[in-house]
Amino acid sequence: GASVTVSAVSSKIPAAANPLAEDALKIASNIIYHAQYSPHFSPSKFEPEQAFYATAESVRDRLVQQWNETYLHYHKVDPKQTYYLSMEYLQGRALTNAIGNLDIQGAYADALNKLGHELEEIVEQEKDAALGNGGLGRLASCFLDSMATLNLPAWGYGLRYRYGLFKQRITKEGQEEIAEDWLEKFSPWEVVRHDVVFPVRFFGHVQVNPDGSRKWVGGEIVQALAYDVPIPGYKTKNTISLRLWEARASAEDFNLFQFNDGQYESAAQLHSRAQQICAVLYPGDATEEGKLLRLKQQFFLCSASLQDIIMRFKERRTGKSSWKWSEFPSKVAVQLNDTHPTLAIPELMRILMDDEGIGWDEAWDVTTRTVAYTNHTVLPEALEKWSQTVMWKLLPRHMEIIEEIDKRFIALIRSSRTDLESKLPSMCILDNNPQKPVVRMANLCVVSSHTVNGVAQLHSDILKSELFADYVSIWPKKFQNKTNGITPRRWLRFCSPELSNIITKWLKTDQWVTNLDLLVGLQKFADNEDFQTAWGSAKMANKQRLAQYILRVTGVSIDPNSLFDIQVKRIHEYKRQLLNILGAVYRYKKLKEMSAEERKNTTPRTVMIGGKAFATYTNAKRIVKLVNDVGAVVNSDPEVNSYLKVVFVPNYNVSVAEMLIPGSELSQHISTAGMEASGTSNMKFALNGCLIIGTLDGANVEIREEIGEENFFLFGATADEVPRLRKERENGLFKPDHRFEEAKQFIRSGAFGSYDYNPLLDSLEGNSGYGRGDYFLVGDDFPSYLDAQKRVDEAYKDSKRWLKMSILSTAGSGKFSSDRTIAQYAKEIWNIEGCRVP
Ligand code: GL9
Repeated sequence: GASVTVSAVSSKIPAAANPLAEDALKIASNIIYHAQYSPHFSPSKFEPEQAFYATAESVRDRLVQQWNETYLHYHKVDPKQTYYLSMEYLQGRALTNAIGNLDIQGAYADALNKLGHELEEIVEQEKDAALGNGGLGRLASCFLDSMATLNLPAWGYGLRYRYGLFKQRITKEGQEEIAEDWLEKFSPWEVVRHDVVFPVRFFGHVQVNPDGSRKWVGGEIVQALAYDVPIPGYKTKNTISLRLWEARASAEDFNLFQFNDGQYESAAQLHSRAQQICAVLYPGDATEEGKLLRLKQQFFLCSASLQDIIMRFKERRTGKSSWKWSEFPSKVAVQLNDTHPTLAIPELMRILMDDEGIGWDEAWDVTTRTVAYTNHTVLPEALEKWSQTVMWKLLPRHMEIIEEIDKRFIALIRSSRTDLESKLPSMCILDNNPQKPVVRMANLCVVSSHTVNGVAQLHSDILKSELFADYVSIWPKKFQNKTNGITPRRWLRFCSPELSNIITKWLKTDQWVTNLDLLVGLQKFADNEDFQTAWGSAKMANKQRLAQYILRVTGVSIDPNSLFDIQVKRIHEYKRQLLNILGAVYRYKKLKEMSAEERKNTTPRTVMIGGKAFATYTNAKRIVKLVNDVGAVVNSDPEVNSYLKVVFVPNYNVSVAEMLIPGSELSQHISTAGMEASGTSNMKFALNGCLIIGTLDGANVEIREEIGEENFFLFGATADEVPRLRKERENGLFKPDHRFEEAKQFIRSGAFGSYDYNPLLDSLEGNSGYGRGDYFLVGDDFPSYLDAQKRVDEAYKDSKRWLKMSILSTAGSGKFSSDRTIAQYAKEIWNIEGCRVP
């Protein structure tokens, strides 16, 4: 019979009271409605926590309406659609973003006032959704915001981890990790789709049918259940989906007989095994543990997402007299966020061949025209390699397909590119080293994708000249650059309303929020006194807010008149937080040696460092402890603590970033050149009028180009000098600067407590026990780093000059909008266009 739809039945009954009213009183009544009739707490309480959940549900009503409209519109128009596959999304909080994008913050603030609450306090109740580790995950979230804002038919797919990134607590011992329960109560944003469930198989074997066709059978089946999160665009109806999969066992998997027999654990064995799949976010920085579980997670994401994509493709073809699989790539683009979802390639091949019955050549053509791959790092330890043994066990049919892809690739080279034959051992997909045979996922991606891109110009150049150099001559047009970007909504409009208002006032338009290039119009006000004054007081207000926050979370009181110098990012040796802290230690030592008079001529500084260290990364944890130990001594030293403070900002996450970045004046992006693929916080700081001290690495290169070299504090070796410097280190030719020796020696002497920092500092010596002494060249760059810091101190003394540089930083940041990045992906990789909901 004809199917019953919501729109068909709802048109037959009179509309209920409008839950989407825009006046404050009606909104307040909707919030109260949710507090009363969508109860999650004992009746009568309406404290900030209850008010948050009721407010979020009221906002969700609005989102659901335009979300459904978006889905139905795409369904009707049937445009080509992009599916972004990512193991990580660092969404942060959603409330401010949602009411901001809906352009209804004023009415919600008024409504909450009527209910006795302040919007600012209510939004603080929300827990961050931290389903990612760092830049890669946050990039995925910025991309979703831009896709929605640009009205692009695009969806994100990911996993609904029970526990996201850990919470960092700082104790005497250093960093302690605590499980962060973002779903402790519930998430008001997600909607479970009980009708969207797909089976995902693991293990089993390949069955060969009489006709020669092959089928993957047996093993165990886990159900993938969809949870959707709405992603509203800015001032547009388009609201797209982030679909997060949860793993479930089915009722049949529960052994009632065993349970009744008292064997509780084994009765629920399959249930608990399914639960493990989405239990935790995998720590991004490689470890040996849990390899199998991580592989299961990756396949779970790929298989569920592809089944869903194919189902939708077919659904939109029902009723059409005929269609062909060769049309698939003109309706579907799949973007792999790093190699983590590589298994989408053999899984799509398997579904097309074994389930849909099409031959290899056509399946390969469809797959390679559908899939594209983004590389996010050149660090060898982060290039995924899976054990062939484990893969054969978990995914036997996929391994057959990967072998065949590899075989055909090798045949292609042998038949048409004999000049590359000697390169085959490193180019092919399977590394058959008998000690440890592995599948090289990046090679599989390069061979099978129509496009491969890096995330900043320098990084993309390095991919072409080094990592993937051998493939470039085979497929010269396959390799592209897509310089990363950040969403100007979260990272300026909403996190710094003060600065935003000034920008809007002086540009006489708020169009910059969706056309960030308009910021260049601020250049002409860079010397304007009134503008500078307004700019300075907005920055000061943000600094004061930040100072209050720091006092609250660390107990350290910092002076808003000092230079706020911030480095926040994952703690990693290549990012060189050690260079920063050694610089601060050197500054402290010099301040101690000065007379009180001399000190008065220095520029007061507050050095803030924050970031999480991966739980088993020993040196990273030592760095966290060192920053805390230095802070304890410096901050309580009455002689110098009005000229220098050192603060470790605990538990750095998206929400903390939204507080820190607007209040920053100098930020450090000081990785060893060639190692940071892009960096994205550098863009957020520059956009907020914060000056950068940095190396020529990743997107720093392009930021400096855009905002002008005179507004960027550059230092350090360049990427092409790095190999030579490392050689010199190995050969004992490095002559350390006395200031470098002095700083290390000061720490070794016990000036910052009794903890043994020798092993950490030894890693900076030419003769390190790791066999790669000072691999990250901290010692080589230390002198030029200190010189650049001197230039910073001088520039800050001239507050007009500093304000001008700050304004020019913002004015030059237009390029780094993720709207620009996503528009380029849409045009140059996905071949999709906007599809605006009327
Ligand atoms: C990263 C790169 O290291 C960053 O330089 C880059 O800006 C982002 C986004 O492209 O991707 N790659 C990567 O593995 N991480 C990145 O931040 N790591 C984490 O996300 C932990």
